[in-house]
Amino acid sequence: MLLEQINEPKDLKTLSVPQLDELAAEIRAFLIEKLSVTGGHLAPNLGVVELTLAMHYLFDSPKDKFIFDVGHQSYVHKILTGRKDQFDTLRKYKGLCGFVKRSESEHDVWEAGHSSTSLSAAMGMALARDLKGETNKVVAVIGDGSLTGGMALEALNHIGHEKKNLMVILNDNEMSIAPNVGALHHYLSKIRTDRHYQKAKEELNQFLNKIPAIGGKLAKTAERLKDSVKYLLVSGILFEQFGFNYFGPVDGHDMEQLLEVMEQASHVQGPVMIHVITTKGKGYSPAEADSHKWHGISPYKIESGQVLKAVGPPMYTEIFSDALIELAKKDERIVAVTPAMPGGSGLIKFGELFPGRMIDVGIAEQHAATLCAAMAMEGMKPVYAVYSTFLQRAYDQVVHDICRQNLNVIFAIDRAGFVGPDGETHHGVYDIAYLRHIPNMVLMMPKDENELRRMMKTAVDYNDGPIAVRYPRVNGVGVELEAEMRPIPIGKWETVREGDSSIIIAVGPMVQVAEEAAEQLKRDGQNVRVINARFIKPLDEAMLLQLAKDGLQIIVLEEGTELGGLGSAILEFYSKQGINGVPIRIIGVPDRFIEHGSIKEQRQETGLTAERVATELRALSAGFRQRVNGTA
Ligand SMILES: Cc1ncc(C[n+]2csc(CCOP(=O)(O)OP(=O)(O)O)c2C)c(N)n1
Repeated sequence: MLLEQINEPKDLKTLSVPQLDELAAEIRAFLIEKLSVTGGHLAPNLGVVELTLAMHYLFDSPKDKFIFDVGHQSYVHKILTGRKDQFDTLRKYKGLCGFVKRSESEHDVWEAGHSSTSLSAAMGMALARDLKGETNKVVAVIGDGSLTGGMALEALNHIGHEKKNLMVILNDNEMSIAPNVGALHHYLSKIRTDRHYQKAKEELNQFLNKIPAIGGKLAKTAERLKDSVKYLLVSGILFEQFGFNYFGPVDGHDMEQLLEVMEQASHVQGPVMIHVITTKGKGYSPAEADSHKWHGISPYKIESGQVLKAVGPPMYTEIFSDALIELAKKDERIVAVTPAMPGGSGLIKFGELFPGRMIDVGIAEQHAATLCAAMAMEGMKPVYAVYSTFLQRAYDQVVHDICRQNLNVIFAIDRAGFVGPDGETHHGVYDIAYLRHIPNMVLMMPKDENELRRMMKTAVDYNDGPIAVRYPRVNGVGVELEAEMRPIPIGKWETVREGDSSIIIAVGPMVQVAEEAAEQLKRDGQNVRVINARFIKPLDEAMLLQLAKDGLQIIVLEEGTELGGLGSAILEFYSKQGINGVPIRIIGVPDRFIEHGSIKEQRQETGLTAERVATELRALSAGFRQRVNGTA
């Protein structure tokens, strides 16, 4: 086994091309086996095996800087940089991160998780390098999907202007997670498929290269001819216009060709783009056949490709999906908008049922938000289905275009709360804080799947501006679904458990945690009241005024950042009312980033568990009683 002997990039340098091919096959087998147990981003990594080998073979990491866009395709890089023994812990708590992670290795120089940042990062590093008078290479690897992101296009524009030495490797597999979309995608497809162009280009180049070296006017004419041929026939003309030297397209699984082109490109001055064609899922037939499904995959059986999934009530995403379809059947104004996540956001069926009413804009969260604003302006009911973490990208558009103009956009915010193995770049723990302070916004979160359906109906009925429903990346709790979706009065909370010893105000899945804590405290003779704060904005002010009068210890429980969350909103309300002395303890996500693991482990780490709540409440209630009565 060659792989056993590879512990750092320098171990590659003496290998021959056939040996590199052999190693590529071993790496594929390794990935297929390891990920069958841990799950992870299989298909993207199978596609970049030769590409990553070529990078480490030709260049000198960590002196030369490798920047992986998104970072989900960095597994091969991890294998080649001394981390292959940790793959059993991939994406697990305290284990190997599924993305690039600087604390893991000196070869990891730039972290991501969100897409389309690599070109800006590469440009920043190239600028810093030149200012410091250093000479290292900067190499960014970006997929055709991520290249469609607005940030990447902004960076392209700037890179072409500055003309710094940097290399962009465009890993073109025709796929985002779902099939890639957009004009740029069509352009790349054209390059890929236009074999006539390629052939003619090669033949002409060969012919021109045969012209003997001659001086003077004739040589100039020949050069000009080469140039014009290039512009007529060279496929990457768009990138050339952007100021890049374009190389390609290159077969990303042909080691020899790849090495040759990358080597050639590495000597060129100025920004270079190498267009590499790869097959997502290469070498594992189930993943090649359906790379959408195998982009990020749960554990599976290697032989059959059968994916092993835990059984349980449907996920919130599925409930959302079905509810939206039901509502859209009766209301033609409803359109669904997704920034490149039709599968993850549960919109595939919707798209099949209502052609033209499911709009995939590509990785373009900002564009999606403004587009929704304009559709709402024209009387449609756009449902912007987006993960909480990716909506961060569109904050300004939400403020400036949607909320300021008070438009009827519905936000279906998935993956709200902890997300588990994707970890700190993907948690949905900031949206309460970054949405609730925007004027006109209504923000809801259901305690169970039936309430999610009711909130979808509430949102569709609402005609007074933007309204958001956020829901977690977990299974529902298994409650029965009412056939009719009954709307909920805006701003009305619900007392789910009566009690007069203390109060827990909880939101979303934390309502269940609160009920479990209350159940534990019941054994101590305490009657804890549990309130479902299903509207984060507006608050149920009448209820809050009553709670202040009741004079009990309150815990606010939320799976979102403690800074600026529901607890903060309640404190702000009391402060504005001039009500002092309501004893409130906020338990939420602390002011630090929480790493990958299971959602359960992430909740345990941050104390969002029934045990912690019960313990806190015991201590707080004892202290409170002591203060009020002078007795313990
Ligand atoms: C801002 C943002 N939006 C959405 C995503 C979700 N996402 C992760 S990878 C990916 C597709 C990237 O496609 P591409 O760059 O072509 O890489 P491939 O997986 O095909 O190799 C998407 C949409 C993300 N990471 N960041």
